[in-house]
Amino acid sequence: MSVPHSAAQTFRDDGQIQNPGSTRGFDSRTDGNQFAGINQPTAGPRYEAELPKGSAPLQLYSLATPNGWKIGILLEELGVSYDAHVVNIGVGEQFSSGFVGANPNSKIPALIDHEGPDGSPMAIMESVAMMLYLAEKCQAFYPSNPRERCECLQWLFWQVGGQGPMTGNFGHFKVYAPSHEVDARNYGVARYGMEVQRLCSVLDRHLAGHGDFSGDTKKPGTSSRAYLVGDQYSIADMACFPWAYMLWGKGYNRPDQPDAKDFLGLEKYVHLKAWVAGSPKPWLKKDSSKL
Ligand SMILES: N[C@@H](CCC(=O)N[C@@H](CS)C(=O)NCC(=O)O)C(=O)O
Repeated sequence: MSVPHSAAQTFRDDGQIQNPGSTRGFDSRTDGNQFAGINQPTAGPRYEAELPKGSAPLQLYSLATPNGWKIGILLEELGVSYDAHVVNIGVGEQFSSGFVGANPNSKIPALIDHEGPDGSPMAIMESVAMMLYLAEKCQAFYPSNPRERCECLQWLFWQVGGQGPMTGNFGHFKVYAPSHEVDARNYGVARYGMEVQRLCSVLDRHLAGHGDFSGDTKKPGTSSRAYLVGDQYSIADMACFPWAYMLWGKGYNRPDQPDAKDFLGLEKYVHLKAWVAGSPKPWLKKDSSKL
């Protein structure tokens, strides 16, 4: 079967964009990014290796990234016994047969509860699904009244569908995209940087007291909020905190470029800043292997 257009033919001489006839040959356009060596367009295991297992019922397979922190924070807050195993995504350990068995999406974190709902092991993918599973199992950090429970779910979906991917893509273009792809990098940083600012603004306005989930836009805002839902620390705070915290950290800084926090002008989000600074960080005080 012939390949109608190669990657090089995607942009015509007159500057018009011509869609490639096939993705074959196009994958190489991502060469040079820090994860190019492990990114492939297919799912499934790439090599055989069992997952390590400790003695606790809960086994966490993760890494100290914002998606990994979410589960580390919750497990530490719950005070339950668990074993944490580092999965080095930089060398492709998320593609071992054992990890894929626990998480067919090959992304950290993965969790196995060896005392699952029916007493047999239960593997869970997706960090927010893990948070809901643990919060329901332990009856903690998940509001019990239906109204707050629904608000909590909304922030969890917002986090996993918007804040996480948009911030992650901002970081990819700012830090990991190939140095020579200047136009692509600038476009990605601008596109996702704008969206990250909008998402920070959503959190900042909510924490400032705007909106009460009644749907009544004419109601005046309430006073500022300490937590995303009601007046208690919940899994909504634990899920949304790591990606906001990341922006203030060093992870998205690149030498000779403005730091992420300055580029995004984070100082203007005063309520978000106060919430990030005030959020408990129990996992930071612990052994870093606790993820
Ligand atoms: N929606 C997923 C996202 C997980 C995710 O993107 N994990 C990243 C690290 S933060 C990963 O494992 N990347 C490895 C890869 O892309 O191969 C979740 O919330 O669990």
